[in-house]
Amino acid sequence: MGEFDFPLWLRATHFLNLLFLTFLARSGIEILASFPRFYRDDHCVPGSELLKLTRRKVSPSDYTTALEEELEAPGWLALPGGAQLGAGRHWHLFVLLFWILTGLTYVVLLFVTDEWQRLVPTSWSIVPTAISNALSYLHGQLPPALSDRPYNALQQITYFAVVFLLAPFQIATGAAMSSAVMARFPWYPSAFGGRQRARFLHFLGLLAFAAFVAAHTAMVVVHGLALEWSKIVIGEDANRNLALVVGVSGLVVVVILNILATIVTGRSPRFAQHSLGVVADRLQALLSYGLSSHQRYRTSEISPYMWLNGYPPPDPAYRRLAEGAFADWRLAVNGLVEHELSLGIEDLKAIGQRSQITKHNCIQGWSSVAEWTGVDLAAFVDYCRPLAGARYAVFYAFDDKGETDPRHGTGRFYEVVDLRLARMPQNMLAWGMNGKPLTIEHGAPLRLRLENQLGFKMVKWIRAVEFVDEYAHVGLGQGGWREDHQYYSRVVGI
Ligand SMILES: Nc1nc2c(c(=O)[nH]1)N[C@H]1C(S)=C(S)[C@@H](COP(=O)(O)O)O[C@H]1N2
Ligand SMILES: [Mo]
Repeated sequence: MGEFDFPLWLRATHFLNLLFLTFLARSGIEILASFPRFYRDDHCVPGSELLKLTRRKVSPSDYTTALEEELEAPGWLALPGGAQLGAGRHWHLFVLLFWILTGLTYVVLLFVTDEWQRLVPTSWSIVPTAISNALSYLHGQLPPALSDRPYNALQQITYFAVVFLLAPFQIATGAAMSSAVMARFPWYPSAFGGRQRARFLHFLGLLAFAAFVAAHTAMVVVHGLALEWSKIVIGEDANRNLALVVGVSGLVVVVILNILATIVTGRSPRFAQHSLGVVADRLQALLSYGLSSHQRYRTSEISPYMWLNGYPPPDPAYRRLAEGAFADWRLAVNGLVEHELSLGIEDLKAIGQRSQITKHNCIQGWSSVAEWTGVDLAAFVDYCRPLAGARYAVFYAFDDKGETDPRHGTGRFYEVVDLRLARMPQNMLAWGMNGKPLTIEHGAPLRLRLENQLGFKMVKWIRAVEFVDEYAHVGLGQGGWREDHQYYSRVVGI
């Protein structure tokens, strides 16, 4: 091999990176399609968008839910396409780990071998050279390669920036959207100007990657496709026919894997949920159990608006309770408890009450800060005296999705919460919001707050709590209505 040839590990990680980036970009587009709006701040007030990728018009006074925002992205563009946020997230988090592993392997080998010298600039003189390179390209001329590197200064700076700036930037902005990270370290997303700014920057990062891939490919072509292709694929300019066959086969594999993933996920989202979940759910559980909520926003940070999800229950029993200002409402507590209970709001208040100002993060991407008043969830669980075998609390709601929003499925809304998670700080059963009793649209008379989780876990319009040792018999057995019908994960720290 000549001195500028590419070793096998470098070509292999280059290929894997390409493969994983296609999956990350496509699943990222799926996630974005579920709420195609970018906001300047974490209040997400309709009309204050930085950028809107939907024609739908919403004003703060409209009665609509965020789920109506979901767009059906086409399957050639998004993974898996067709308003499948749950599956898109599974792919994104699953591939993320492998992409990071590939990146780490690449960087470690880069420094273990001497290959880093071709990537990392060692002198500032590279900057003026890169500028003159850019001018050459603009004048339609090919700038010369550096004397000691296989490419020119502009290429070197760009490659360096993609590896050591853009990739970490995508990971950092992605982490700034994690509900558990935000709950534990509220200052962290603030470093990017807030969760919504981080989300927008993450999107700009995607565009930067796309621009880089386009420019990088164009460079390979203008610098001599056959030669460059050979070096990329087989490491040296020895056998161009072999390089052509192997390289084209590699690209075909990338395309086929993308098509397969799209088709299999579209046909059996449950299979995708479970198999990708082996990795993706573990990451989410790690963050959820490891990072407890320490939020303390100021009154001045409370949002003037909060998007809704879930339409209020048309259930006649619920309507009657609402007409009586919920005076007759009782929370049924049953299952694996010493004694079944039937509790009114006053009984809950007697257990204890507290207020906190926290940020709500919906799985679709929007957020909102509000003050919540209610009873600490850990204190409530203790008050219910669950039996030793109880591991989960199931929160049942009044709304039957078959009546209120049948697009994804039917049946009453419910969510399963591990007692371990339920007992974490700042979780509560809330009856008050922003100093007033909960409104009907936000979940009156009682809703759940799980402050390091995503919004869909926070059941509104609660009518019963059941303590169980397992949840396979509840609903479709996936741990919640949205897990059953939208293939979300049961524990959501991201
Ligand atoms: N009963 C019930 N609770 C629910 C839902 C629902 O559809 N039904 N939607 C969830 C979702 S997806 C979110 S983001 C939050 C939204 O809370 P908000 O409508 O008060 O903003 O409620 C959650 N709780
Ligand atoms: Mo949500």
